[in-house]
Formats: sequence, C-alpha cells, structure tokens
Amino acid sequence: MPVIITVATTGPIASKADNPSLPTSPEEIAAAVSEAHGEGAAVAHLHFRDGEGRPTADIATAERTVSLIKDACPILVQISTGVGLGVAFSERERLVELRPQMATLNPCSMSFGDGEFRNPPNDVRRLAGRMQELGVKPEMEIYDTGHLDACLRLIDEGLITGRPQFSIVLGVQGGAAATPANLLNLVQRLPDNAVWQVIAIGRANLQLTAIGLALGGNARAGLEDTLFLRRGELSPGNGALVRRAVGLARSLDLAVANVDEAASQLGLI
Ligand code: KMH
Ligand code: ZN
Repeated sequence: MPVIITVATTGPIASKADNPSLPTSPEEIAAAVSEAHGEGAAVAHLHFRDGEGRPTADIATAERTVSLIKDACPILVQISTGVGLGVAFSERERLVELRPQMATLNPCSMSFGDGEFRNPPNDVRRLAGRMQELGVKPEMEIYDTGHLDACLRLIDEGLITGRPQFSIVLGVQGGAAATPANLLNLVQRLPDNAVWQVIAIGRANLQLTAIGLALGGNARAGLEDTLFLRRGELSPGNGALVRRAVGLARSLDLAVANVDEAASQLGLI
C-alpha cells in the first residue's frame, strides 16, 4: 500500500523567532501546503494563528485558510481540534462544523511541556459523536499507552466507526518518550485494520519516522514536529521536510500515495 505523507505546517507552539520559515497567516499556510503537496504530501494537518501569532480556533481564519488551500491544490484537509493549550475545548470543537474531510481527536487530558492539555472524557465523547454526525473522519492522537485504551473504548461505544486512524505521538514532555520500544509497544496493540503514522516530536523525528515507515506506517512531516532538517540546521520550510520524508519512503522502496490513493486508504471515498 502506498505511504500517506501528511504535512503539519505550523502547530501550536513554535514561533517565527524559532524558525522564520514557520507559516502563520492563512496565505502563508496555504502557500506552504501547496508547496508540500507538490513535494508529495496528500494530507494537510492544520493549526491556525491570530494576528499576534497565537493559536486560535477562530472560524473565519480557519475558513479562509481552507478556502485558499482548496484554490491552490487538491490536498486532503485535516483540521486540528487540539488547536493550542490555552484554547478552551468548547472553542476547539466548533472547528469540525466546517466539515473538513478529517480532524484530530485527542482522547485524554495530559501535562504537555509546562502546560496542560485538557480533553475531558465527556467532551471527547461529544466531539467524537459530532464528527460522526458530520462525516468528519477522526485521527486519534495517542501520546501514551492509556490513550490507546481510551480510543479503543470510543470504538467499542460506537463513537468511532470505519477504519480507525491513529497518530502515535512520541516525545512530548508529559507523554511517552520518543523511543523505538514505546513505538513498537503501541503499534502491536493497534486494531488490525488501523491506519497509523508516527509523530515524533523534536530530535528523534527523522529516526522514528524511518522506523514507522519500515513497520508499515504512514509518515508526518513539517515544522509542527521539528524545526530542523538536520541537527543544528533549521529547515528552510515545510517543503524540505516533506521532501525528506518522501526520500525516506523511496529509500525503503515504498511508493508515495497521491491524494486519491490516500482518500481511498483512509476510507474517504
Ligand atoms: N502537536 C502534536 C503534538 C493535534 O493537533 O490535535 C499533536 C497534534 C495533535 O498534532
Ligand atoms: Zn497538530
């Protein structure tokens, strides 16, 4: 099966002071997504920023960004409902009303660096149910072993249907460390029909992305997950990180999915 490459252009944490290439305005994000699509990305994972560069769940900003992306290229759109640590769940969940093809679903509350990422169980259930009603495919974000069990319960409760899609997020302070052993442990416990990728934050990004691909997973690339192309060398943008992920896949003799192939693998068509 060809490998799906997702580009995560912006995220909630980094700023232009960390990497001047970080896209933050709707125009910059759309241009970065379009470049990433040209390099081989089939899915765009989106966070939005306000005029001061802070994470926002502002609907008009999201709408404008998605519309610019749709004008630029046919990439599949996945909106983050994680948004950013300071944004209330009630604001974050409204983003699915835009009916993107996909959105993230973060199943559990956790410490996240020096902050707190609040995902109360009943709010998560309500959001999962609403995504089901709207036909928005959830990508479940697992930051630690118990998060997978929480997701399996959502599946058991009938709140997630169809082929389940997971991101295994490793390397967040407050979640599981970015080690091959932690990745293997989680991969072995995924449902048989799962579609999955590794999101390796920071230093281990390249190595764990390679291991994930070798284990049969998809890959995510972009400035949300690492600001560097190589140790000590800032990435000149998202395109270069997607090109690197595509190169990894091809070195492993794996084909890279185009948008139609990705949509069919994800059960979107
Ligand atoms: N920022 C990553 C640690 C989300 O946006 O909902 C996880 C993530 C989740 O991408
Ligand atoms: Zn994200």
